[in-house]
Amino acid sequence: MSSDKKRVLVTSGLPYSNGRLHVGHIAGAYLPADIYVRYLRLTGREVSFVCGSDDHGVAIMLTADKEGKTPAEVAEHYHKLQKADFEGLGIHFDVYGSTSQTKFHAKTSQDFFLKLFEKNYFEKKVTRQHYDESKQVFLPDRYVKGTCSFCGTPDQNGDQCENCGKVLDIDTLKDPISVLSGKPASVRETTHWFLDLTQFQGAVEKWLQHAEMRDTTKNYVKSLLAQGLVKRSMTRDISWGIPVPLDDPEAKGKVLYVWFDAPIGYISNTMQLCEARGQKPEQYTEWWKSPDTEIVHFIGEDNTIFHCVIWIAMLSAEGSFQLPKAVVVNQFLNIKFPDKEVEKISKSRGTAVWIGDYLAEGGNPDVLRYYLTAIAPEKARTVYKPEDLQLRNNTDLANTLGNFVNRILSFTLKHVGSQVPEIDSSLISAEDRKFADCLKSALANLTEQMNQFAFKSALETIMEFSRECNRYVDERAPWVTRKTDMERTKVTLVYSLNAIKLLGTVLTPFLPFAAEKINGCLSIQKPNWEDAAQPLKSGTEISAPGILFSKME
Ligand code: B3M
Ligand code: ZN
Repeated sequence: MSSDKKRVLVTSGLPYSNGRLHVGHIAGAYLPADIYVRYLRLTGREVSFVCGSDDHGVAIMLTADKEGKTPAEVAEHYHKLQKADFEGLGIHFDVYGSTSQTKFHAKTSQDFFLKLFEKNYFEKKVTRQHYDESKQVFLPDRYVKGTCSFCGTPDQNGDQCENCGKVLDIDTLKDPISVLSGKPASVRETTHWFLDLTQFQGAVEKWLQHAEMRDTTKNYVKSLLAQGLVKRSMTRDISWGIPVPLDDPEAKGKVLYVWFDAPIGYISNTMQLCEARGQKPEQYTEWWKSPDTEIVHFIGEDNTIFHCVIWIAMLSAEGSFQLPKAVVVNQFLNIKFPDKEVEKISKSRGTAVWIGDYLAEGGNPDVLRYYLTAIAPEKARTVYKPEDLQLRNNTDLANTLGNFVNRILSFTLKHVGSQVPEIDSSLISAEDRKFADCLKSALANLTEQMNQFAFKSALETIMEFSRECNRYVDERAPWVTRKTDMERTKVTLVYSLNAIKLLGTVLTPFLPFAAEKINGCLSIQKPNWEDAAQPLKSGTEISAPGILFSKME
């Protein structure tokens, strides 16, 4: 995406607050969004980065049952843990709200529902619903498991198939079993409010023509649209959630479907952000309704149908909001431990690397950010291998990047002094000029890759550039030339320092902690993307960063 719009609203999918975060979560919707936000800020764009926990729905209720707590307690507990994990990794949201605690959320969701209701987009229907006879409760969504009738995968949650991503319901989930009792589910009648998505097929198709997203995502959404949209129930018979705001005896005790209120969380958390900034909450409209703003959602693959179809239909029905400009979807991350097969990341099977553990064990957040971007599942699922993280740290970060930055800065300090020296331009050689051109072309490539959300390729460009830097100094051999020709040596060092300046800036989105140190060593307080390839001024104070990345054994 490259445009001159003033503001960008970036969101990351709201994680269910019913567990800790693992590397798969981070690689999916959070790290790429943080990278993009940091990039936009370097280019001078005004950005709001909005996220928060998704506290409602059956997922939270099931955890509450298991942990002997109330859903509210579960949500609050994991909300805090998840927030700390994000912060530890330098994923810095401007607001991290909560769908059960953000004070604007319930009303905003209810108002949204009422607007659709008043526009007659809901159909009130008596419908069949799975029921647990022994527990005497309805079994929406994850309260029931069964076989996906689209692809035949067994043991799927009642709301969505993990394998094919399709939304499941009473007609498409076969052999349903109650998760609460383990017994086959029966069927009872109950009244619900269905949003007629068929009326918005055209609107979603039109949006899809211009929306920016990866080809894999676009093709998938096209295939969903080709099957035709249906009517979807937006209410549920459960006790935890936002009450259905209708003055109708049959609405009593019912709540909004979690996938109805969750994306509205992006809006209510924006209100909270405005208030935290000392503005009026109503100023959220500058982010949601102004043509000066573009909206970019980052999500994991399983959320595609909700963001690219149902949410677009909801927004189109409501009518006053902008539609997102882009939806950036990452696939799942699998995991492979030494001497084991590639597996899905799973809490119950214990096949996960937890962010809290990684940080508690002293893991460097930049190293994890680096590795998760290097293996980013942008086009297809990829595999996390713990020993690969170590290898990448040692070769790419310690040997190639850290070594170049450190040896040039230390060498300059030792042999030239603590300021960027003046150079004699008559001593600039063809090789030096060629190297300076490398800086410009690396920056041009990077700009294009960042604008296309191609973060993995961008990181490869940076690493290739770092290798080029090492080749340049190895060839120019300042440690040899300094003995006979200090003036020529200064040219090599100044060109290398300019390369470090570029690295400090372009690494800021990816490795914010290391980049801040690098920038500090060049007296750069506020790095700027456009100026990244501009030479440093002579006389600029420099210092050495010390070890940026230590080797891992
Ligand atoms: N909580 C699903 C998930 O965590 C859901 C995302 C909501 S985004 C509005 O995968
Ligand atoms: Zn399926």
